[in-house]
This record gives sequence, structure tokens and C-alpha cells, in this order.
Amino acid sequence: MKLYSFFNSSASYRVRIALALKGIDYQSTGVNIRIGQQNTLEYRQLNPLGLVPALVTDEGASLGQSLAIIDWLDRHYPQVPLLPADETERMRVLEIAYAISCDIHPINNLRVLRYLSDELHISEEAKKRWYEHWIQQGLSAVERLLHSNQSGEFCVGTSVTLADCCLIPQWANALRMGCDLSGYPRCQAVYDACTRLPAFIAAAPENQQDKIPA
Ligand SMILES: N[C@@H](CCC(=O)N[C@@H](CS)C(=O)NCC(=O)O)C(=O)O
Repeated sequence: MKLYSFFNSSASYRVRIALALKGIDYQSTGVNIRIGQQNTLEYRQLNPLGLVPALVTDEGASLGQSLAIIDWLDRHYPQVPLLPADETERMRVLEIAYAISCDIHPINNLRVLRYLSDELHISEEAKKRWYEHWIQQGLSAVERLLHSNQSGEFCVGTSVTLADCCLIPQWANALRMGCDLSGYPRCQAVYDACTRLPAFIAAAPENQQDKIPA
């Protein structure tokens, strides 16, 4: 199995966490999105969206969209399930995962931030405000979801799920962008619990072969 990813892409990070939790052996290929490698014809044959990650299975099928990849992994490698069998827990996991991956992440993606600068000529300061605004709005909703789930160590229930695979990378990105995250103690506690686990450490941006020194 081959994963095309970028070290500090949060969508790639979600999939790396899932692969590590399940103990799946895979080959990793770096796609440097800062210099546009996601837009080459060769890469777009794997993922026509021009976004990382993409997974190529042992049978040669290629798949984009981190959540679809994790769903596929969960069905083919059911050890350490990331989508709970219990219907209520599954619903709560998907609610958090979609809140992050559909409502927070896409508007702060690289191509959106570049469009703000390059086409709309927005200043660096205004772009930072944009980023922070959507992070604060999105994470305050996630914080409320975590409280109403009365979750323990993780986002939902007593084990790691897809929701944690989405929250930790988004949180790491917000930290990297210098956002004030002091208002989200439940999210912080989940981040602290997850980032102590070996799978999350193995999947972290700073531990990837394609890491570009700051
Ligand atoms: N919904 C997609 C989002 C993928 C995505 O936005 N990837 C980002 C990195 S986190 C990317 O490739 N950005 C390149 C760009 O914006 O040009 C998924 O979950 O896989």
C-alpha cells in the first residue's frame, strides 16, 4: 500500500494516524504542496482533485479524500475500529469528524489562503484574521459537542475514533498558525491524551520523512 502525503497536511495526518493505529505497513511518498506537486498531471491521475492525501491499494486502486480512505481502511483492516459499531457513538463520531473536515478545514486550506493573497490581495494580517476566525468558530462548536458527549479521554467513548483522527491534526495546524486555543479545555485534554499514544507520535508531521526544515 502506498500513501501520497505531505508532512504537515492535516488531511494526510488523519490517514497516517489511522494507518498507525491499525498497524498497517505502507510506503510513503511525499507530495510537496508548497511547490505545487499536487497539481502535476501525474499526481492528478491518482487524485483528480489535486489534493493530498491519496492512497494506492495493493491491487492498484487509487483513492482520494481522507475520510473515504479511513472508511476503506476500517472495512479492510477492522482491527482497532475507528467507526464504532454502536449507532449512537457512530453518529457522534461522524458529527465531530464532519464538523472539522467539512466546515473548518476546507476554508483554511492552502489554495484558499493563497487565493486570498494572490487574487484578492488580502494582507498577511487580514489572512491571519480569516484563519483565526474560522478556527475559533469551528472549535467552539467542537468544544460544545465534546461537552455534550460527556466524553472521557477521547472525543467519543473510551477509545480512539475517526473524530480524534480529525481533531488532533486540526488542532496541530491551529497551534502552528499561532491561534489562541485557551478557550477549549476539552479539546486540549483530548489532544494531550492522543498525542501521548505511539500511533499519534508516529503520524505527527515532525516525524515524517518528507519534513521540510522550518
Ligand atoms: N477533503 C479532502 C481535503 C484534502 C486537502 O485539502 N488537502 C490539502 C492539504 S491538508 C491540500 O492538498 N492542499 C493543497 C492545496 O490547497 O493546493 C480530504 O479530506 O482528503
